[in-house]
Amino acid sequence: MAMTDLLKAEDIKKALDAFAVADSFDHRKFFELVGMRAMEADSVNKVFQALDVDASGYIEEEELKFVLKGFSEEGRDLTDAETKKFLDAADKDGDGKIGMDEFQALVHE
Ligand SMILES: [Ca+2]
Ligand SMILES: [Ca+2]
Repeated sequence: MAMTDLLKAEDIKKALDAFAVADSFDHRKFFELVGMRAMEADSVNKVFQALDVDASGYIEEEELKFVLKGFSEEGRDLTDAETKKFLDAADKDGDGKIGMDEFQALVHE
């Protein structure tokens, strides 16, 4: 499923533009701008599945680094520091990757 079936292209652009500068990424603000905080759990799961590129059931660090590309081809790569911060915020059970339940919790925290 294309991300634009789930989210408005203009909201994605707005959210990406807000964090164009390296090391400025803030996942809370991003989820808000992109319209995910108001989303139903079902749709959040679909976003998760789109970001889980290898369909492993988890968003691993390597996938997280390129997470903005999952929203738009124009999305930049996250820096190592941003990737680590994002992972640390989401990874409540400490297995080094983000499960669907952790992703839900992060979007709605
Ligand atoms: Ca994965
Ligand atoms: Ca985890």
